[in-house]
Amino acid sequence: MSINYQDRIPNNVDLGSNRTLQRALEHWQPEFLNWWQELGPRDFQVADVYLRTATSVDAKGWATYGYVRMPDYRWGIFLAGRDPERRIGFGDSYGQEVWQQIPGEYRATLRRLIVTQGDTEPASVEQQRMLGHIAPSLYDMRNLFQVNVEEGRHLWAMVYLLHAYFGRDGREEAEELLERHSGDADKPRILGTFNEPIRDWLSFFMFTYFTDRDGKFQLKSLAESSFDPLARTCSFMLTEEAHHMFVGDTGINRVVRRTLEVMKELGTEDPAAVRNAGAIDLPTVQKYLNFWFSSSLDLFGSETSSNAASYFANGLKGRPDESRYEDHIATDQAYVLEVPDGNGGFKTEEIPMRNAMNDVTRGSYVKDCDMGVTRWNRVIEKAGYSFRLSLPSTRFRRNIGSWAGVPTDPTGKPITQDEFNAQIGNWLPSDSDRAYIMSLMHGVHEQGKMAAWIAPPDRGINNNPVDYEYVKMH
Ligand code: BYC
Ligand code: FE
Ligand code: FE
Repeated sequence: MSINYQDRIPNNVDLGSNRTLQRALEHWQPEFLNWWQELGPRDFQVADVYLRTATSVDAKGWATYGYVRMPDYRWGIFLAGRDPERRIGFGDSYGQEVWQQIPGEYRATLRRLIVTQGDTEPASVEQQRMLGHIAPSLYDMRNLFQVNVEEGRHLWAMVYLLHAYFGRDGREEAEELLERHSGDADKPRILGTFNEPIRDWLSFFMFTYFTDRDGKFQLKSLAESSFDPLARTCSFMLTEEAHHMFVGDTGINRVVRRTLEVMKELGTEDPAAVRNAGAIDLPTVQKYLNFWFSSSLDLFGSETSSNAASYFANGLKGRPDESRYEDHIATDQAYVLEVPDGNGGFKTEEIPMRNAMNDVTRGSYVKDCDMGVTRWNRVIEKAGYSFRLSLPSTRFRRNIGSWAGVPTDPTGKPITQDEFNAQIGNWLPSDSDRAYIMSLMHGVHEQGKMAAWIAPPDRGINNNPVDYEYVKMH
């Protein structure tokens, strides 16, 4: 299904035939553009960036590549094609027809889910806005901007749903999505991770690996929704998401490869020596990983959640890849959790499956995260070193759920607060680690050049060479 690019707002929802909606969105558009100019990528708005733009919603071949100035990017409204046979895939109404309109009783809940999803998209653009100048290469700068414009489009996707299906409340929510800002003391973004600053590229790679991957799993859950327009919007967003996680995965891989090269050259693994040579020692990579992974775990919500149970019962939000489960009703099953016992240990607890849906999704997420770690470790092993990266326990440094505020070590063993405080500098980036990483952040904007702390990628974008002029500055 192709997209109409003639309209002011590119779309495949036949926007032209709904004048009221079209006018509402055309009113929101300049507000979005103002926001983009103010809080989108700092500077570079007049640079020509080699970007892909969605021109159809087919899983294969939807992308068109070319030089675009970011403010001219064709943000639009693209839903995956409608399957007229689609049925509700889980919950109490399993097997019934999906909804093209929102049942009144679920209006408030769906609005909150859509707003929460929508809020993360511009938040990430705000978090990443200072990274352009310190990009390690033009290739990386281009990837950053690609992620940024697509997160902008994901905001459009949610704003469309708000305008099209929620009337005046939806319009107000759409305005507020541009009023809350990442890290703002008065009007912060809704979820914790999206208020964490991203000042350096190691954090950016960790964020796109771990936090964009929360996006993948949340979008998969929403792609199961009985509210068909939400499901179709999220399905198409997922095709764009793959590149964001690729940027994180290959970014960390390249950092590790460069570090290994330096270790080989120097004949030592000593972190101080590695730093002296301008690379990022592996223990520091582990600390950044611990920070962003633990923060992203909180995004799945509490282990025991009556919200999650009712989303599932009512068919609003399913499990990622719901079709791989046998029982889509999930009323007769139990789920076993390990929770703190209040005495410095833990105990097991059985809860109804529906209340455990957040943790079910988190479990799938953790497995997916681990695949990258295994790949990075293979690179380290091949280079002949015994150091291994690892995901910390899901209990470590949690702020949401059963383990919120319970001090544990990275293996998940409960410890005292004093022990935790004494070790924190070994587990999470310290001020001096952050200062060291920042000291490496000098932009490399010369075509074909790469910063010294990161290896070049294996290949360029869209079959172009790595040293292609991915961003043309003026
Ligand atoms: N920080 O019952 P509970 C992405 C709130 S990322 C702050 O456990 P529930 C992207 C929670 O909202 C994907 N607050 O939660 C990535 C609830 O508040 P209310 C984003 C938190 O409802 C990178 C309360 O605690 N999409 O796309 O089962 C770049 C009780 O919690 C946090 C979505 O999240 C937190 N970490 O589940 C760009 C999908 N965690 O409602 C983009 C939509 C929980 O009582 N959201 N709380 O005031 C949801 O499905 C759910 O809201 C959650 C939480 C999964 C977030
Ligand atoms: Fe997104
Ligand atoms: Fe993303």
